[in-house]
Amino acid sequence: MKRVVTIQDISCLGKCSLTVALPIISVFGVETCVIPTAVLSTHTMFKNFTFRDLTCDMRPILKHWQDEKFEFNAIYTGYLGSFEQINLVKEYFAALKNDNCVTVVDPVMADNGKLYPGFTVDFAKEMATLCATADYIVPNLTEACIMLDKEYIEKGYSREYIKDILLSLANLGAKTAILTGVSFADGETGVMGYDSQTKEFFEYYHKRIDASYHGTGDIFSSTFVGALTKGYKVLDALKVACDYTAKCVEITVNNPNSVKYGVEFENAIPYLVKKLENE
Ligand code: PXL
Repeated sequence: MKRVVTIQDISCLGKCSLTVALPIISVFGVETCVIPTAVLSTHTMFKNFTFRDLTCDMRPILKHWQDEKFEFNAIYTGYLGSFEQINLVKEYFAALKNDNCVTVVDPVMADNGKLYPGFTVDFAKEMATLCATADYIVPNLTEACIMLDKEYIEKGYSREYIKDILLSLANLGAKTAILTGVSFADGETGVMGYDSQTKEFFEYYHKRIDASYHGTGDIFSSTFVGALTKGYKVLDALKVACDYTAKCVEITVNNPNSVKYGVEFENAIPYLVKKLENE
């Protein structure tokens, strides 16, 4: 069985980070090991959340894993809370990455033109140095613009604007840069990527549902990592990730009783399983 390690927080309630990565990657028949970076009572959309930092466990866990000679097919990082954690993730990459292991960085820290609470531009610059070392990065447009010091344009941008951002992300050092939430037409959204080895752009779009929920980025990235680790080609993995994320949002929007803090990814799991069976 393929094995992934994912490094991000546990938001005890909130349907994001590890509580979505674990179930979703498992759907692909991929073992999911976790490095919890912090435990929060909820994600940071709520007021008065508790926060227990677990940075001090990260190096001892890595040391134990190295002693046991555990191997991984992917290292996937999401929400990280400090400069120190970014540097520890670099240690994980240096220690665990090999020819059978890819690194995927989702630089979770901003959306809709704004940094999430607690993040700074300096932190984003440090995150850019982690992106530089990764095989795949999956920022949204806001995160990419902040890391690159580029103007964020909400909508109505040109293909050249997106291509320039992708080339700049690849120039940082990331082998394949994938921008999420890219839209060139009303009612449509998707991803555009650039592979620095083949020098090719690629893209996939689907119907846009006008709703925004916490955790959809984590659902997308977890699905992408699960599919990629399972052996899907990059564009096929992105299509599954886009379609499943869109289905999660659709189900949530259509359920008047759904909670407001996250999407009903659980109710879309049968859709994902069926999709995988038909591939
Ligand atoms: O979904 C990203 C995420 C992960 N973890 C925490 C968050 C957020 C988004 O705000 O607050 C704690």
